[in-house]
Amino acid sequence: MKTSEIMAMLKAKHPGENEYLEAVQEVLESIEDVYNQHPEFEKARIIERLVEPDRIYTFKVVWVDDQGQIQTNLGYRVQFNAAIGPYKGGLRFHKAVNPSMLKFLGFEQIFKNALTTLPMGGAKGGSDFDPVGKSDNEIMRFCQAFMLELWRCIGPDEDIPAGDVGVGGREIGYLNGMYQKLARQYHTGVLTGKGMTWGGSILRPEATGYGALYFTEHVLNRAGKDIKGMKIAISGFGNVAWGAVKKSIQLGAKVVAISGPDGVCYVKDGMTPEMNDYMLVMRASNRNMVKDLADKFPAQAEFRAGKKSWSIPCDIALPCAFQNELAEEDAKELVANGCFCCCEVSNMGCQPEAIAYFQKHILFAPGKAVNSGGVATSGLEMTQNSQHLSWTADEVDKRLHQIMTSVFEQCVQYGGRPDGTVDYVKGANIAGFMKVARAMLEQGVI
Ligand code: 2IT
Repeated sequence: MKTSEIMAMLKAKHPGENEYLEAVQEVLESIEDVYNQHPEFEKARIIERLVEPDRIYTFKVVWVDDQGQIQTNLGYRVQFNAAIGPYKGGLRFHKAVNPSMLKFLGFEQIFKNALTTLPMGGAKGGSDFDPVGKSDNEIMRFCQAFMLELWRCIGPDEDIPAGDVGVGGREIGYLNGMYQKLARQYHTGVLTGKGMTWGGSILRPEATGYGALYFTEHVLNRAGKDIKGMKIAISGFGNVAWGAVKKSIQLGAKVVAISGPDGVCYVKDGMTPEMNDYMLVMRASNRNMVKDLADKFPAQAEFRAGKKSWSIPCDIALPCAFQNELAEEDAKELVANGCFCCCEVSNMGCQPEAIAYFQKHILFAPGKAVNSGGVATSGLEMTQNSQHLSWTADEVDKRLHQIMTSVFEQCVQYGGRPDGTVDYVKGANIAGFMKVARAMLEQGVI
C-alpha cells in the first residue's frame, strides 16, 4: 500500500471532501509501514475496504419553525465499519454539516472505538440544522422530524447514536421519545447520553472531558511533570469543554481561557466551579457566545473579541471545540508563549501543519485517543442498559480511568520512538487499525 496512490484514488472519487481526505491521509501515513509488513492485509485489500463507509443514509428533514414557516434540512447517518461491534458514534447538528464532515468523523470513530477496548464499530450522523438562536420548541420539533427518518436505520444491536456538537442531553431526550413512539420499543438501548431517570449513565456528560484530563495526566507524568498548578487554555464552552474545566479544577490546575465563535474569555486567576456551572446555562441558551461568561463574572473574566484561546499564555492547550480550530500560526504562538503540551480533545482539532509543528517542539496527543473517554462511557452506558441496572459514579469513574490508561498504554506500545519519547498520533492510529484490520481479516470478504 502506498499512501499517495490511495489518496490519489480517493481524491478522484470524492473531489472536494476535504475533511474526509485529511482524516484518511493522517491515518494512512501512520500505518503505511506496519501495513506493508503484513502481506495478508494487502492481499485482503483491507485499506481499500476500510476507507469507504459500509453505507450512508441521506434523508430530508422538514419541520415548522416558531413563525409557522416550513424549514427543510438534510439528515445523514454514515455507517462506516462494524467489524468489531455494532455501529456507534454521535450525531452532530451544525450548519456546516455535510457528507465530507460526517465521513471524516465516522472514519475517526472506527479507530477511536477500537482503542476503548469495547466492542463498538464506527459511525456518525447529523444534520445541517443550525441550533443557534432556536427555541426549545423548535429544537424538539426538529429532533422529532429527524427521528422520523433515522429510526429505521438504528437499533440497540445495530447502530447506537449519541451526542456530538449541537446534540446534548436535551436533544437525546427528544430523539429517544420519538424513537419509542415510532418503533414501539421501550428498551433503553438505542441512544446513549440519555437522562439519568431513563437509562442514562452517571458521568456520561462529564466523560469526554474527564477522560481527556486522565489521558493528559498520563502524558505529563510520563514526561516527569505534574498537572497540579498548570495553566490550561481550553477552547469552546460546550459539553466537552465543560467536563474538561471541571476535571482540571478538581486536579488543581488553573483554566485560564475558554472561547466561542465570538472570541475568548481570559480568566487570569483560573475558572471557579461557579463559572464552570455557568457554562451549562450558556450552552442551553443557544446564543453561542462566550462573552456571556464575562458579562456574568466581570471581575474574573475578560472578554477579548475575535481572539482565540491560543493567544493566552499557558502550559497546556486543550482544543475542545471543532475540527481544524488550531492552525500552524496558533501552534507557533502557543509554543512561543511557553506551552509544552497540546492534547487535542476535539475531533481533528489541529490542522496537519499545527500537528507537525507541535510534534517537532512539544508533547502532542491526538483526539481519537484523548477524547475516547466519551464514547467509552457510552459503551459503559450500553452495558448497564443491557444488564438493566445502574452503576455508581465511583464504578463508572474507575472504569473510565482504566480505559484511558489502556488507551494511553496502547499509544505507547505502538508509538514508542527509539529515543524513548512517544509519537501518540502514530501509536493511536496503529493500535486502532491493527485491531480492526485483524477483525476484518478473520471475518472474510463481506
Ligand atoms: O466523537 C465522539 O466520540 C462522540 N461524539 C461520542 C460518540 C458516542 O457514541 O458517545
